[in-house]
Amino acid sequence: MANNDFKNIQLPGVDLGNQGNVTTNPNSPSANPINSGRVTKIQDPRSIVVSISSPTPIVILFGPRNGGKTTCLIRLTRWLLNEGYRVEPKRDFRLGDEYREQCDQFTQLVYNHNAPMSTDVVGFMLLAVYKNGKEICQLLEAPGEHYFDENIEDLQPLPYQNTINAVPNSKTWLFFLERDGWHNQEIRTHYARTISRKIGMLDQRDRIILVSQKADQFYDCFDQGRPRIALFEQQVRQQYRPAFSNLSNRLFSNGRSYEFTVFSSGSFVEAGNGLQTYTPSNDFYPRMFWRKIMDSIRG
Ligand SMILES: Nc1nc2c(ncn2[C@@H]2O[C@H](COP(=O)(O)OP(=O)(O)O)[C@@H](O)[C@H]2O)c(=O)[nH]1
Ligand SMILES: [Mg+2]
Repeated sequence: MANNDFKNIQLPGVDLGNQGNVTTNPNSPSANPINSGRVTKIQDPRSIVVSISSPTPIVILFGPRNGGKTTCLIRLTRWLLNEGYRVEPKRDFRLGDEYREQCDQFTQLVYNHNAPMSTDVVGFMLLAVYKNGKEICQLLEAPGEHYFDENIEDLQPLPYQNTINAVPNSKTWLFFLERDGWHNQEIRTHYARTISRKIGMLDQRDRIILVSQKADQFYDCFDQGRPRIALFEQQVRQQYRPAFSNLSNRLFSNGRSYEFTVFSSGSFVEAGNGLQTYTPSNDFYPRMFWRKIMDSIRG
């Protein structure tokens, strides 16, 4: 497929076209035919079984609901496809019709225009990234509520999360942060403590990347159209202090204990009546993001 074929793909539920198109807001239940239909059967998360069938590194997107994980994966996938990678759901990750449908929906989200659905429906999946026919890593997104619940101080790991922890694949953890996110400082601190606890449980070899997502919202942190990464880090560190406190005993050969990056999937503008307009971010973001991931895998 020619590179240009990906330029105007629209994210179902939001518009990935270049300008001005208005589609339904994925957060609005009424605008969510699939979400209100048969796909979202609620399964007890404790009964979820997963299977990791290949040995390539796993990159785990860790963040609360609405943290921007799915949009990040879709933005990254579109960029990877343009760069000559292949990205495909791992069909053997979970059993059952629901997962099979999610895999199909993901492919639609990436390739199609205007399919009526929410990014919510592809919130739990394993994607494989291939270059020249060879699998180079796997990207995992799981629902945010499996990681963080603002009403529970010490959310216990789910059995499927223990499975992922136990497989011998090397792992990179992407902890999603959002400046000014999640309503107030109390919840941010609670989330940061959750990250800190998680980091305390990670294998010494696991890599950590803290991601300041939805960067496009913060004009005061930009210089000539580019995010000032050190400034983002300084501000996010102030708001999520515990997330940064548990890192110093994890020194890698490059002298760093964690990486930090800034991401934007695009801008989302409320267009009224439950609608929002999406404009995809500059390629700069997925390019920088992918470089951090590759460095962590190779390092
Ligand atoms: N401004 C801005 N908003 C975003 C961005 N990414 C996601 N959002 C908003 O956050 C909502 C939730 O994103 P989603 O990727 O579904 O979050 P998830 O639950 O972590 O997978 C989207 O519907 C958008 O409204 C971004 O890069 N910039
Ligand atoms: Mg999601």
